[in-house]
Amino acid sequence: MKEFEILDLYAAKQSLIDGARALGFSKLGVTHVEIDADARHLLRWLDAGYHGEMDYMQKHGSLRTRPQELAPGTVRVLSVRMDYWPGDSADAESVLADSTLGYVSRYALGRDYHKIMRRSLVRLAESTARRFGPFGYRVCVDSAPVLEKAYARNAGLGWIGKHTNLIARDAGSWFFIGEILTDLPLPVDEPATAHCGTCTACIPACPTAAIIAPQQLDARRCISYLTIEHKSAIPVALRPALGNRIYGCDDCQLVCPWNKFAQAAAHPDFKVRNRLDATQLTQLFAWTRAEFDERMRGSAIYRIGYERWSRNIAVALGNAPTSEDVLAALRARRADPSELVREHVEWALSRHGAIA
Ligand code: B12
Ligand code: SF4
Ligand code: SF4
Repeated sequence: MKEFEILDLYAAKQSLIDGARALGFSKLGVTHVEIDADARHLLRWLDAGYHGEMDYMQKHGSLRTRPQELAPGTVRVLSVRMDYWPGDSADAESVLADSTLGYVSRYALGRDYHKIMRRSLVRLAESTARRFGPFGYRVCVDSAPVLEKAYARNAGLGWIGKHTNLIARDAGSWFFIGEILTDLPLPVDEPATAHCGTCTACIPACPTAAIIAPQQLDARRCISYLTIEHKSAIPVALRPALGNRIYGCDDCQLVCPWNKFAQAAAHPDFKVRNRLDATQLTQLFAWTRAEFDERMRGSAIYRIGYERWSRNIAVALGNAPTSEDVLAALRARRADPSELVREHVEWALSRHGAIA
């Protein structure tokens, strides 16, 4: 690494901030690697088993709070924010209220954010190296075990709300976070202060009571976990509470008063694709595997695969009002090759009193 003069480091940081903006990030902040209190919370959370089937959370354990072990030489974490709220999508509350429609989390209506953000972060690091000289870095967007929200808070991007998402005063919480781990000793920012105050709106708004205390989430009950991360059968007791949520869940964020300051996504790749913001469940359930592959390639939804996607829609159809269309859609997949899908279809039919 080139020896940096004090002035160079300030200039490099300003250049990173400007470059990040030009690439579609709304904010960039810098923080140290030390993060002890959060490391303790993380270990307690894992010990309690709140991560459920997310073995990758257990496997990496405290590596999430030691980026210097992930990328040797790391002394700073650069944290970035990218807003994803698709301004032109169907109204979220109206879709949730119409149980014939599938509700897809607002973050997954467009293209996969991992790819978009990763590409932009690599470009940012490369252009900085061209201008200031080579330096050590590693780019992360969910792709590496890093405790992203805690670093983002320390870098001044926002605070961890009672629902456990990061919130910014000027942007609410509809944004993704990414990082560049670096050996550049850049000047750090002040951590953000918390502004939930006495509000607790997100806690009772959770359909499955997954927020067990402020800033503590039992992921095993969270609909986002159940519809995306959980690979096996969805616990029967929780299925009714899923309503029409077929991929992820936004309820705790939809009620958050800070989201009136949300910024619409600037990046065109976050625009709604395939009318996923408001499509009849019966139509979605009629997709073949080939149609799923063709339509979902390039979307975060592609990662869960056709089987889990079908499992989720079967649950939502079980929660939909009884109609000939709903029954026909379910019956059409009674002999599905997947045992997982068949079991959820039978459950859904039994909800309509139509098992025979
Ligand atoms: C695992 C994971 C999940 C899990 C668990 C969520 C969770 N809260 O941890 C599941 C599948 C449920 C999930 C869901 C969602 N996720 Co997610 N997820 C992650 C992932 C990969 C790791 C998170 C993690 O480390 N959790 C560990 C636990 C311990 O952290 P925590 O619950 O936040 O706890 C912290 C504090 O609350 C506090 N704390 C904990 N216990 C206690 C106790 C006390 C007493 C106190 C004071 C504090 C405290 O300390 C902890 C450490 O900082 C990150 C990406 C990453 N690499 O970080 C994305 C990430 C957090 N997810 C993200 C998103 C968008 C979502 C969803 C909104 C998607 C959706 N719409 O369906 C939901 C939101 C659900 C929710 N209410 O949190 C974004 C969040 C962006 C933001 N603005 O915050 C991230 C950062 C991905 C990204 N790169 O942008 N996710
Ligand atoms: S994402 Fe949904 S299920 Fe998960 S904590 Fe928020 S409201 Fe509850
Ligand atoms: S709804 Fe209220 S308590 Fe929950 S995160 Fe938002 S401000 Fe905090």
